[in-house]
Amino acid sequence: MKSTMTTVAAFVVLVLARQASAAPIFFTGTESHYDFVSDSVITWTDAKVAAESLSFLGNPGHLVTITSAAEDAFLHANFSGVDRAWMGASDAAVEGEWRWATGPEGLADGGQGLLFWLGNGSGTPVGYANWYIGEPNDTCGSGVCDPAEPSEDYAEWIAAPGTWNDIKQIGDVAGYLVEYSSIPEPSSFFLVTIGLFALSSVSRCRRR
Ligand SMILES: [Ca+2]
Ligand SMILES: [Ca+2]
Ligand SMILES: [Ca+2]
Repeated sequence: MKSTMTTVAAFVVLVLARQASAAPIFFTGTESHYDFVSDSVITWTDAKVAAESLSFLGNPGHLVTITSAAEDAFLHANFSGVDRAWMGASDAAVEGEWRWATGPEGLADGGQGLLFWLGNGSGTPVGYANWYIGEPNDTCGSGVCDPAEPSEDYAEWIAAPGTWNDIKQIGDVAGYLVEYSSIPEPSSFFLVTIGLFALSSVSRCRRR
């Protein structure tokens, strides 16, 4: 009995320790949690897959989608030491059509993702955008152009000066920002309804 209680106590400590070590930060404005994962060699595509393999409090992870100035400000207030990180924006499908390709926003427009910017650095905002001056510029930068990937189609979030930039798959990032979006209320409501229906069925069976 004593060994069983010791095992249970060790399990509880382990669970609490795991929850404490993974400590994504909550933002009331989006009801999402946010975290940074350090990886200076990961590509945007691999970071997208890695973020989507994570979960927190039952909510699936995805590369961060920044759809308001308030959400952007929250990230700057809490991840100022990150420098550069992948976020979930890309114009790889159609050059100059910048869309959120991850999370709930990635499901918009029939799965194309939510459009937020059209064109280059002098383009047109369709939603919230916070590009650095002259970005997105779709160039290969000051380095040697790679014929296999001559353009910049993936967005990085830069803590200082607090703006965005388009870069290539293998960019100069420190890692990636993960957002855990809350499961929409209708899902919770649906589960509660199913639960109540199951309880009433059990209760009816017992009365028979
Ligand atoms: Ca978001
Ligand atoms: Ca591009
Ligand atoms: Ca650029």
